[in-house]
Amino acid sequence: MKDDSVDGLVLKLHDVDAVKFGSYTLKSGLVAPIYIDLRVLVSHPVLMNEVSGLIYQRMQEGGLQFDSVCGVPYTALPLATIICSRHELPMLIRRKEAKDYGTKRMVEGTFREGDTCLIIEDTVTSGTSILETAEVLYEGGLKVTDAVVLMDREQGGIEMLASQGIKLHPIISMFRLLDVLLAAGRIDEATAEGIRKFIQDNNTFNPKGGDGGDVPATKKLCVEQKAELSYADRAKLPNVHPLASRLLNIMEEKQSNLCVAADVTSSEELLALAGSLGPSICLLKTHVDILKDYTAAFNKELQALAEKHNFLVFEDRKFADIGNTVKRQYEGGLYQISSWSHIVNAHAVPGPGVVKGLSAVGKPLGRGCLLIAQMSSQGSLATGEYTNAVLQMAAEQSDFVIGFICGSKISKRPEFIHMTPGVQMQAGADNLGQQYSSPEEVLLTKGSDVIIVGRGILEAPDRLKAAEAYRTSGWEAYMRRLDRTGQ
Ligand code: S5P
Repeated sequence: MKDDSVDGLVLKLHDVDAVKFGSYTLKSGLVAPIYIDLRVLVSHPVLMNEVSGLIYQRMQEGGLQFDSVCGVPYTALPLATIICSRHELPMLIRRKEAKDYGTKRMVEGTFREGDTCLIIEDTVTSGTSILETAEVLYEGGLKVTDAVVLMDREQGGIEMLASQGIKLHPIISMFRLLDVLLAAGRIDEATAEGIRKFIQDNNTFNPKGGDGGDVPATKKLCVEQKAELSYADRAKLPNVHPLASRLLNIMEEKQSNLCVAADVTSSEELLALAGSLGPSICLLKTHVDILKDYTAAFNKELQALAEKHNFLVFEDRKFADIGNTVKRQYEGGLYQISSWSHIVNAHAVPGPGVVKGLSAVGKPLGRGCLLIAQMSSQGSLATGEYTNAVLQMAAEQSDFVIGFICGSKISKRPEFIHMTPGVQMQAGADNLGQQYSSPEEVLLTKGSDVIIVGRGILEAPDRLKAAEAYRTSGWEAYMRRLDRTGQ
């Protein structure tokens, strides 16, 4: 690509106010001294054509192989349309919102399973927007190997996407943009230097003072490219929810991916269980409504034990009503769940409003929610299209949804945590439809992250011994999974 065509474009983008200087809050929450707003392009048809031409040129220079093109909605959508129309390339549209869960396709257009789709984007900071679109495409059965972006802010997007197997091809980079504007006298050296420093200090993939150490980000990604990320690595991802990050760190620290389903009926027994199994578990799952003697004081004690033994609490309430009702069920009533449970779960049946309602209460408290994407019980209706719609709902509210209740790994996004119930050492079933798989099968074969074990531990003659056996078995299976993928 000719340098002067890119340099000329930078000046034109500045002319139309697509590059602004000041103080701007980005989607990530960062306050940046520069803002790139390519949404204005649609009002400048000549510029639209010029940008589309450069993107196409980049696609050709990269020798990219693909079956279709998808622009990240909304800004890149018209750009993709121009390119595909002019060069007669098949295009796909990623729906941004699914109004009617379970029936509406999330990817519009014709494609075959296994086809490769090239993503086009206007600006990249952390790479999250491209990843979100790629997720929707993956769920439709497509492959994504490359993405072309007009403007790379050079804040870790390339590295993050590479770690997910997507190669990013940028046209303009932030440092180049600054040089061009400086040379043309549009900004002064102090402004350029301030922005350079901001960019260097705010790398979203390899934060300063983070785990990067002396290893350059580019070196690091060679290790991460194909390998499965460890729990600890996932805890550091730029878009991971803070609560998911905390849980992943606990798992790594305690070498435990065991959640005990503390399905007992007396508070005393539950507290005794939390006290003795606490060191072995990452998470304690409750059904408070089966306790015969629930009191607020009991809860204080449970919280103290959670702190002492460093585990999180997950009230398995399975909310399934309209937003307004679940909001009240979550914060009010006898149990006041939001005040003590780090994690809750919800059925997706009511549509996105159920998550919105819970999030209104839980998000300000730093809580997180798991969506029930599949169930362990025989004849469960949560399969196929329904499960796909749940994934979509999670992607759209990932500021509160931290993962899934599911039978196997269903999302490729490493920031989501997969938790699987229906686990016992021996595969089998109970007489009410529960179906069991072994820890090894759940973690190694099915690729889930957390095993939820109830009666496998509760009905054992020595509960602590049983919990340790599940913890060891789960951890060994996870270690073998990492070995298999070359970590
Ligand atoms: O699909 C599911 C979802 C959940 S949360 N199947 C389940 O069994 N559960 C819960 O996991 C269930 O409510 C119970 O608390 C636990 C499994 O218990 P177990 O005794 O069968 O191991």
